[in-house]
Formats: sequence, C-alpha cells, structure tokens
Amino acid sequence: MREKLVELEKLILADVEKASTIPEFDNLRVKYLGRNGELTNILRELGKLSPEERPLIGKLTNDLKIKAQNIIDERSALLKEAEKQKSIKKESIDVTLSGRKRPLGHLHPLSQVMYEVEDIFLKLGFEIAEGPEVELDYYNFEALNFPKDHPARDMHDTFYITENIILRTHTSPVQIRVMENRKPPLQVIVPGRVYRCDADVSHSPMFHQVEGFMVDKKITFGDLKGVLSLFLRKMFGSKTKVRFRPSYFPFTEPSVEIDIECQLCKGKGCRVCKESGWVEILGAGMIDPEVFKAVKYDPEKYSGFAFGIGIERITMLKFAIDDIRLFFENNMLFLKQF
Ligand code: 2U9
Repeated sequence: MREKLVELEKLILADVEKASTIPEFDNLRVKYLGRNGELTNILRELGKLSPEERPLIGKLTNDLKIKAQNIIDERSALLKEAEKQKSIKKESIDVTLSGRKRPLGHLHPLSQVMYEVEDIFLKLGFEIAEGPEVELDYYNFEALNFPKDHPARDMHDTFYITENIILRTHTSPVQIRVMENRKPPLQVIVPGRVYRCDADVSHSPMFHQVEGFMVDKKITFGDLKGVLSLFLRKMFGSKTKVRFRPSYFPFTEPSVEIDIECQLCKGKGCRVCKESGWVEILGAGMIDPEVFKAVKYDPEKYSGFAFGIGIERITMLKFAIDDIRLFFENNMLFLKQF
C-alpha cells in the first residue's frame, strides 16, 4: 500500500506539471480528489486494512490528499492570475493619449446663400411665407396670367401629376395664396424648392428660388429699383454695379431682368459672363393688373412689384461653381470647401 501511495504521488506531480489550463486543473481535482477520485477511494477502503496498518496508511493518504489539493490550488491560482494580468494588459487604455477630433459639419452652400438672402429681406421688413410643392395648375399658371395653351407656359417645363395637379415650377403660387387670404400692405418673400423638367450643367429638375413681392397703395417702379438695388449691394458688396433690362413675364408688366457686373472679370468679359461683363441675377416687374383681378384686389387701388431669384445660380456665381449637379451629389470633398 505504501508503494502504491508513492506511485500515486509521482503520477499526481507529473499530471500537475503537464496541466496548463484551468479546465485541465479542474479535471485533476475530479480525478484525484473528487467523490470517485483515486485518493478518496483509498480513504474509503481504509477499513479493509489491518488495525496495525490503518493509522499509518491513513495518515500517509491524508497527507498526500492535502499535498495534492495544495499543489493543484496553488498552480491553478498562478495560472488564473497570469491570465488576469494578460487580459488587463490587453484591455488597458492609455488615458494620456490625446482625443480624436470630431469632424464639424456646416450648412450646405445653398442653405448658406438662401439664409443670406432671407436675412437681407427680413431686415427690410419682409416676412417669410411657404406653401405646397405639389400645386394646382390654377395657382401655378392660371391665376398668374398664363392662359391655357398660352406659349408662355412653354417657358416652364412642367412635371404633371394629373391634368390639373403639377409640381410647382416657381414659388409664385404661394403669393397668390397669401393675397387670397390677406389684404395689403404686404411685404412677403417665398423661399422654396421648385421643379422643372430640365437637366444639364446649369439646370436641375429641382432647384431653389426666393421670390418676393410688395403690395400697397402707390407702390411704384421706383420702389422696385430701390429695394432690389439695395438687396444686390448688400448681397454682392456696396460698390456692385447694377443694370436693368426690359424683359417679359406673363405675371408682371413692365418686366425687367437685372444684371450685376461680372464678379469674376470685374466687367472685362470672361467665360462666366459670356464676354459681356454682366451676369443676370434677378427677374422682376410690376405685378400685372390681371393677377390682382384673380385675387380680387382692385388694380386701380393697389399696385406692387415682384421679383424672383434662382438660388443655385447665385451660389454658382458666388463660389465659382461650374456644374449645378455638384450641389446634389453629397460628395464630401465638394461640400467641405464651403
Ligand atoms: C405674383 C406676381 C408676380 C415673381 C417674379 C421673376 C420675375 C423671375 C426667375 C428668377 C430666376 C425665376 O428661378 S428663376 O429662373 N424669376 O424672373 N419672378 S417676377 O413675380 C410674381 C410672383 C408672384 C403673384
């Protein structure tokens, strides 16, 4: 029996040397010290030994049991500690490292210009109105003195939803809705998206306008010139040269197109201004009496001027952008520049 215990001790020590993972140590505990473990079985069989042998073998077996227990616990504790240190090292962070900079966004160039235009008119006492982008033919054309089958309708490449429902081609229908609901004096601007079936480097099927109007008794062409010249000087600089040319719109009479001196060549002539030294920036005119009749205003009593500005166009001029499609591609390399 003593030899058996010596052999068993050697076996235990060899097994402990071989074990290198926590589950392996757990298995050794079961194998030697568990309920059916080899040492437990020997202790259980002690009763079969002679009374002389029993105390000595009992003590030797107990000593070996304690020794085995201690060495297994010690080694597995060392292993656990080593694994803990390894994971601490792996998961540790260097709190002295400097942080990553968060990229800061900014307004889209079209929003910047839109807000700039709005700010100038708000300071001049205008208010902002908005209306539906899906519009009735009546508000988009009919009330604005575009009779059905009139060639002026061809100026707008309209997206039709039904015969009478369209995507608005300008924000003018909002002004009709405002006049239907309110009486003069009115000083209103209408920013918003508009839609025309046209696409190339300078036309997008969706683009932005700010239109506006002023209606009261005795509003004259002088008021139009004064307000719009002031707007252009605020927008493009106090020394900006402005030029008014006669034009035609169904909803205004007389009508004008307004140019400013080309910002790029300072009037000398270049690719942007097609060598003319001037670039068109605004359309405007005195509201046609037919439009007043449609909203039941007395054209003998009231007069007014109206204007329209294309936001993409002036943003392209301001930032020297040569393709309108860049605004809508969400390319960060493009957008980051503004
Ligand atoms: C009402 C009466 C008159 C709005 C006007 C223009 C001239 C004009 C263009 C600018 C560039 C459209 O975006 S663009 O292509 N607009 O030239 N717009 S007068 O006149 C109105 C509006 C509403 C009731």
